Amino acid sequence: MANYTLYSYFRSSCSARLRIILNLKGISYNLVPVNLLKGEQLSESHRALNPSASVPLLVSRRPRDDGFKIGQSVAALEFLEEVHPETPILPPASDAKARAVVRTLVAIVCADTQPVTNLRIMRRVRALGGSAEEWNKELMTDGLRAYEAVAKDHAGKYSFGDGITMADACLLPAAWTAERFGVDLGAFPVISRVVGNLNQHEAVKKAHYFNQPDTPENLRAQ
Ligand SMILES: N[C@@H](CCC(=O)N[C@@H](CS)C(=O)NCC(=O)O)C(=O)O
Repeated sequence: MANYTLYSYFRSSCSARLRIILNLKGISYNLVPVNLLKGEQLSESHRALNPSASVPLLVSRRPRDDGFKIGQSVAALEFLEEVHPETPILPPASDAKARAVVRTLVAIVCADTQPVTNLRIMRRVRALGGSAEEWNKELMTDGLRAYEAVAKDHAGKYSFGDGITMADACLLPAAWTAERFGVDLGAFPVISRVVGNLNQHEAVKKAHYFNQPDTPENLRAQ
């Protein structure tokens, strides 16, 4: 039996961060779908597991973890890195500057961009009479612009050098979502190159929105 359970929604960018890294590190997990459009994240039972009323939620059943729950994706990524350091997703601790760059890229996506474009925010924008699609397109473009400016001095095959880091796991699903909202990734040459490389990776293909157990039939990858 797998040591981890991931509560996930197929098109959740935050869930995809974890799916990518679990796959990359070769960690097996059970997946429990949570349908965000049906509001399952808001149920009493889900809130009891994750007070943030969101996905992902990672539950560890490693013997000494005893059902330990992490309801924030970046904390879960850091946890996985600490307990499964093989196939690292951060530069070594001896290189504090490199780690700070990767964490800056992570924060551009996870602190500055995704929270203001989330489903619950889109619903509020619509309730105020605005266009949630326009809102998302503009804010995602701003976020990608900042990411590009930082990454251009550090990127190789991926966002930081030639190995996949936490930053890539955060960037890629954000880029998938941005494209869905009509953002032209071509305006960001470094991001476009990195996204192209990431999309070829097996761990990523398995984590893609269109390859999940809860992906609707009409969106499934052929
Ligand atoms: N800071 C949280 C954000 C989680 C989050 O916003 N998840 C989205 C999906 S990507 C969600 O569950 N949205 C449901 C909603 O807005 O009601 C994390 O990184 O885990």
